[in-house]
Amino acid sequence: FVDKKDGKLALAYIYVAFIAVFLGGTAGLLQVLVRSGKFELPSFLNYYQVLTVHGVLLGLVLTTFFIMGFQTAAVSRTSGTFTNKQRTIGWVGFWLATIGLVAAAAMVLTNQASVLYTFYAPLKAHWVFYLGLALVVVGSWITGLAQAMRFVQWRKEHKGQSTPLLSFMAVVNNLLWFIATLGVAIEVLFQLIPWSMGLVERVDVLLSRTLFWYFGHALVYFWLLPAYMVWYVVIPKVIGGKIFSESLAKLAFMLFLILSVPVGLHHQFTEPGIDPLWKFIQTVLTFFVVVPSLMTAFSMFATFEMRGRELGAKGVFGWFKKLPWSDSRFLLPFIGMVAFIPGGAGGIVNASYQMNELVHNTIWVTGHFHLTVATAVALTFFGTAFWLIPHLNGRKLTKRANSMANCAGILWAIGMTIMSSAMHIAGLLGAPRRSAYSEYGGSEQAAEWISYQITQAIGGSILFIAILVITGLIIYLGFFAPKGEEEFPVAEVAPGAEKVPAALENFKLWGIIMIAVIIFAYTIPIIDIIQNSPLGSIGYKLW
Ligand code: HAS
Repeated sequence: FVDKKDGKLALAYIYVAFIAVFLGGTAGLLQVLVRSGKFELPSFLNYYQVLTVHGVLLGLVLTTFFIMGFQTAAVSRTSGTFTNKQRTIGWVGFWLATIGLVAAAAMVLTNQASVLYTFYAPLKAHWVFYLGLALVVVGSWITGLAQAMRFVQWRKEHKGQSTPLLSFMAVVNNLLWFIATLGVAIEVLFQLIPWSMGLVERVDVLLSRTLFWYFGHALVYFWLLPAYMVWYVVIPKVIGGKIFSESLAKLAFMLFLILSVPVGLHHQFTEPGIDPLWKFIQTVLTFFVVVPSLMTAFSMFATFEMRGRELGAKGVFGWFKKLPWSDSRFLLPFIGMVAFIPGGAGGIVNASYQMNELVHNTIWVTGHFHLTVATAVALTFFGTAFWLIPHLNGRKLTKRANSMANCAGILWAIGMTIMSSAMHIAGLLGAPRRSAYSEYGGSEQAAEWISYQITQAIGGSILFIAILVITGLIIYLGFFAPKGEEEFPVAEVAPGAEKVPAALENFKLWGIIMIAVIIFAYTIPIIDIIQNSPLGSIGYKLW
């Protein structure tokens, strides 16, 4: 069980995450309606403001807040109850992040920060927006520190034993997050805030984008790894099986740790000013970071098959029939896994240097990340919240609530299939991302996109219905569901699985490799950018 006091901290984070789901989802609905050409926003809203609300709330707030809540619960469940000091540190993080969120939201709502979730220069926001986002990050560092402290305490108390898998994974994710966010912290503190306050007149845009993407691709793995925690540790228990291999899971996470950051240049293939050699090197590294996902796919298939065979399944795919299809704790993450197959394949297309020329800045990319973060990750988070909230507040996921959760998952699958397929196809036909409806002066090519944009609006509307069901369920499970006990499922490792090699638990070793790979991949590109900057050696000029 997760201790009640730790549960309160986890719940606080999770509730903020779901307020973001509702508001961000509403902004998403407006988005697809505008792009269909059949709807105009009221005059007090502009397209980029709504798109910023959507991206910031779903891409940054839902994810960061849910992850901090889930990981707090996961560490408390598997390493033991937090000490008072650790819990207080966790709460300090929560309040800092929440104050930051309110500050950033105020700027977006007053149209002083319509700069999208990537907030690239030369789009400029009010400095309070950047400061607010910085506080969200610092808050998550602090709560992450509390989790790491509890984990370290466990290690001291259990010398020589292999660490609890879920806690280990949460700590790896916090470490990844900390190292990755250093890039965006430098961008925000030394470039964007001084520029936005008028202390410097110009900033080097290429440097700011490179610092952003140093962080930006690791960000997607910070989102993905908690979903993988559920896939590796929770799902085997829910289906009545065991974890295929703890060593494989720990190795996959350590590979993410060393490979998630030094791949950011694959978002900048089209940008001049970066030597193609380094773009190529980071392309190769990107292909390496695909490997731990392939290992995860292998491990999940193995878990399903092992359980299926235990239940008497025959043939290559017999296990499929033996899975608990009516259990939302399984179904929602499973839909997420299925979506991740085309989502991941699309990522490989994006990463393939030359093919990227075709899809870059088209709505194909939006289709890609709606399969990855907005389905594989989001559906896993939703399916988790539906049992985690009652576990934390002493209620039950009732049969009816479970059925409603399954309905939401199926609606999500239908809506997303329609919307994301239309996005992928329109992207291949050249439709740009991040643009409001336009007929581009009667262009024939643009005319081809319109039917796909209408299809996206249909898919997006179905997704919005799913969001209403999800919001209703969260309110019910949080405050009205009958009192009772709900399990926090944590699977055991399969008998006969090999012991975890000590090297896999050695954070120092992997930390050093991580820093070495980052230094290798980024030093020369950054020196080049700074040396060639027209703005001088620090990337901006004081006038
Ligand atoms: Fe990506 C752009 C490359 C994964 C998110 N990505 C984005 C953006 C976002 C995003 C948000 O190289 C847009 C950023 C922006 O605003 O500009 N991405 C990749 C690659 C991967 C990848 C190589 N992306 C993700 C994940 C994300 C995410 C994960 C969020 C969570 N992405 C790119 C590139 C761009 C990009 C370029 C820039 C494009 C541009 O030009 O701007 C890989 O990590 C993917 C590996 C995944 C797999 C799939 C493994 C499958 C599994 C499921 C198993 C299923 C089971 C069920 C067991 C190889 C684990 C079986 C059941 C049955 C019934 C079959």
